[in-house]
Amino acid sequence: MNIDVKNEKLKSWIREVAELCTPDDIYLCNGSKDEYRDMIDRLIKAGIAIPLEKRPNSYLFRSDPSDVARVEDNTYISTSSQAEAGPTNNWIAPDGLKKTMLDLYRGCMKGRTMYVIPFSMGPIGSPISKIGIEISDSPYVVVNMHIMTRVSSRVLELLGTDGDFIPCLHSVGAPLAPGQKDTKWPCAPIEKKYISHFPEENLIWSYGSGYGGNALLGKKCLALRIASAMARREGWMAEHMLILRLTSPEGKQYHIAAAFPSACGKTNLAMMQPSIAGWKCECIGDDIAWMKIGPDGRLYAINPENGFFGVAPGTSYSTNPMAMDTLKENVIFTNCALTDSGDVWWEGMDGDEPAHAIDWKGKDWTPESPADAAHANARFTAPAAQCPVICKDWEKPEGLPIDILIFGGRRTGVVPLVYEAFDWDHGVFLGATAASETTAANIGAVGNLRRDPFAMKPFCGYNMGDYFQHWFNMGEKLGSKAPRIFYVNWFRKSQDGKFLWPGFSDNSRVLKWMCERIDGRAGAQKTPIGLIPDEGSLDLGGLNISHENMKELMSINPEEWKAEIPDIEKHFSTFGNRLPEKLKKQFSEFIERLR
Ligand code: GTP
Ligand code: SPV
Ligand code: MN
Repeated sequence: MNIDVKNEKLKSWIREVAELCTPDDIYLCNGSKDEYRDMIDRLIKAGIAIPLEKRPNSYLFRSDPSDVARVEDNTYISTSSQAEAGPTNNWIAPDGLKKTMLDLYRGCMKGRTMYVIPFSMGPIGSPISKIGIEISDSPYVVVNMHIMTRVSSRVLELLGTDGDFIPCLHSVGAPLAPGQKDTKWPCAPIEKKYISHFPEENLIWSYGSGYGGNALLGKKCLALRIASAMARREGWMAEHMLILRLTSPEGKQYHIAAAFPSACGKTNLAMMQPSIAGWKCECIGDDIAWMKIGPDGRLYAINPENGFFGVAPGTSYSTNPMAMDTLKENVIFTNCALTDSGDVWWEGMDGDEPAHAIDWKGKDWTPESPADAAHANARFTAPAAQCPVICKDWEKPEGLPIDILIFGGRRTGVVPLVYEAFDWDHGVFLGATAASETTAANIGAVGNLRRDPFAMKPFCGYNMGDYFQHWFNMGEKLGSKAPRIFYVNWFRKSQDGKFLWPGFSDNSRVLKWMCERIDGRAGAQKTPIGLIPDEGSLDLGGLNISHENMKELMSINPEEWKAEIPDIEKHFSTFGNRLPEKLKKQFSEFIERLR
């Protein structure tokens, strides 16, 4: 092994993995532009990366049709006892899972290069940052990690001889026999895919998939599943939240963090451009927030990521212009369609549909084709720094003080546009009972309503009952300095199946109301579910929305809410004695208010 690393733990880990996976080569990444260029050039030569004529330094990749999203059913939290992983996680005992996976890993990199990727989640050297090393046999992973995390040899310098890091082992699970021709997107069949986490030893083992959160291990695996377990031990929070700064016409800044489930609007809200005059929105992060209590007792958030891995379909100049402007160059696209003029395309993009394109499977496509041209979970990977509205303070090591926390989801019915929690503990109840219709971000059925507490169901690295308690504990520590908590639903539909709320830039109206609430300038009415805007306190100026639609959007039907009770009961019962007393109390008060 001819790899020059000084860190003892890293040296022996690389040797161990090389002996296990038997790659043809080992390559230590340095994160440089030249390295990126070189990797891309080789991917182009192999016909795997398709350069886009219309976008400088941008490339289209097509995955295997079986490997298009996260695989929640194959994702494991492997703690010594099942109770520690809790009812929301798949669990296999560490010994058994490791044995199964070691058998899969044995010889799995034959015919491939093993890349060692040193990366930092959070600015390199910042006290809140965490260092990970991903070992992967996927060059696609290397180039994506370059954008999504801070890959650099400086990370190794920082580690020194005895610094600690989070080992993240990844293989696509497709060894090559001598002379065997590689496929363009090697991966293993679903029954051999394992996305495993060992939170008690800060270890990640992923096998069989090359896509998104299954393979870019700094993101959901490290920054949420492992980090949430660390955060509980250490008294901070790792959340599936966007972070934004809203500035009022008077120049007052508000920092907002919002948790919506996958493909439910985080990237869009994070870069939203307010439709109301004088208000300004800047993006700090679009998917993950790490939050700690600062010296002044307030909650400070950082975005540990370096890029956006965003949902392409639906992204357009009319919905998310700042994302569109972020995508002009230096972008990796995955599973989008390719137009005849050498650009990417997806459903919902501005302008007319192309008369002809190559779909995400590489087949001819026309508007008459029965299937979509882009996969519903087609994604862009883009550097955060090139977002035109990236906040100048987005990499501040101490983070930014959060004023407002928002929970939400995709609900066709029942849930109004916005309501406010009575207090922190009620806010925790709102987070804990959040429900949303499933999306294409996970392999599985789309559109099924499920409880997705705090948008963390697939991402909490320990018992979710304990996670609820951790939220209560954080509230106690924050006391009067705690952010105010709100709940939103941009996705309510009318009887004829149309969205009642225009969404996107008009969501600024809802955020404005929240800011005015915390400043004591907007009124609210008490309802059984929370506080809703006083008539006239939501700024609808210049918005073409009928009174009837607005009424339907804000309506709270007690019978519909009563119908939620059995499901919440069922949801809560899964946590047994780990369900916090405070949550039981919130639930009985909720039932009482509905009587
Ligand atoms: P992940 O990256 O999977 O975590 O998703 P996300 O939460 O960042 O979701 P994103 O912002 O990418 O939005 C997903 C889909 O919801 C896109 O197709 C959007 O166009 C759509 N969407 C986002 N915001 C709104 C909204 O305010 N109203 C409506 N109707 N659709 C929205
Ligand atoms: C999500 O599914 O919430 C994502 C995409 O942000 S992935 O990186 O695949 O997890
Ligand atoms: Mn996400």
